[in-house]
Amino acid sequence: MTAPGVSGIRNLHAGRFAKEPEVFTAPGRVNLIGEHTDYADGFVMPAAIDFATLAAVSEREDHRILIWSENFQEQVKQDVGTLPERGRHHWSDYPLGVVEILRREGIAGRESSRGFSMTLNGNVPLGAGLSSSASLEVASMLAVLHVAKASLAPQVMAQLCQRVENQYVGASTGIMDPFIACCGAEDHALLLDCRSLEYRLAPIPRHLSLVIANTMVKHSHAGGEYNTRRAEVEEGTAILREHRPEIRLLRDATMEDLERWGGEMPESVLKRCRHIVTENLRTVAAADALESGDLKKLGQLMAEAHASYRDDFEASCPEADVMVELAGRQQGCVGARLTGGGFGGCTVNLVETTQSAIFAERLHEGYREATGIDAEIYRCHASAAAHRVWPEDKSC
Ligand code: GAF
Repeated sequence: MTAPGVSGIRNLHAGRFAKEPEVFTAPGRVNLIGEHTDYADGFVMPAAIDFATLAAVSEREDHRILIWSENFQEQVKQDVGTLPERGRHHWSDYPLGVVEILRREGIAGRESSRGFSMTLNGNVPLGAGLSSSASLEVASMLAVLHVAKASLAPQVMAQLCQRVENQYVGASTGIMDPFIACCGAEDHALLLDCRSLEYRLAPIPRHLSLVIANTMVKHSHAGGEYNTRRAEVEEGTAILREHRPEIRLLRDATMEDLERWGGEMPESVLKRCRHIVTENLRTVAAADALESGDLKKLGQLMAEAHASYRDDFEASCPEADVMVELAGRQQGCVGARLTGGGFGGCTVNLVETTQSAIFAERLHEGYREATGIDAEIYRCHASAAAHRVWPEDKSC
């Protein structure tokens, strides 16, 4: 996997804006387990991957913001003091949302602030469940903070990027995606407690590879099924809370609670809640299995997580089910499941490295035979958190 080139974006930026930029990068992510648990204050276990967004930035003498997207071949122009208050369903919602949220926090983007020119280029597949949006937000945030001569702790950046999604873009997403982009580590998955934001890094053994299979079925979080699922989860939580007021979010509920009071919920709401309660248990167990080298257990938990996502959360799609089933039949496959927000996107496969090339080939063939679709299969690497890449600097 090659991330978009640093020298390429420097040249592009200098050619367009006649200034040498500083360049920041932020990774996409793959989630090994723990789906739709983040906004219920539960547990997730993602890894940052070697797909990324680069943001090149330089200060301007005037009060204008100019952002060129190499991916969309389009430029937006704004005055610093007059940003729209909400997104307009456009790629620029992400970088402009970053400026607006930092302005509300009093950190950047004041009317009197100098403007900046930014060039964006990324290779995280869009709408594929690999967190292209968080990668774009976090890279933009590092760039805007640089121009504002400010810096923030990675956890705080993650929280502010979540606000960009929730308050500016209009997607009710959780903390997982910006958090892993800000705090991931090379060769590691990260078990995150989404309530306390405490986390531990779990090494991915060298003999295992992350193989990501793109079903090519696209999804979007702004509106649609993602927000509907979240609303159903909140409906179920409110019913449980009537009986046990200490249940703030589903993180606090047990299977016993669901057995006692689930009958008061519509069937679909009960199923959504059951997915989250069981997924939290599976995620913590999966981190233990990864750390203790119990790969059989890890694979089983991933299979159960997929079944729960498909049957209880009803967030899978026929193509992803086919992809997971085909993967399970291949030699060297430790575990496979649909990753990310659901309704399409990618499956994540943990595969013995020695078998990963043949695994990818066979999965591609089998999927084409079964669905007629040419899947993209990426052999990825767990990667580092967001950081400055030019001038070189490894710290966030
Ligand atoms: C999307 C969201 F952005 C995350 O917050 C998370 O809820 C995920 O879907 C599902 O686990 O990526």
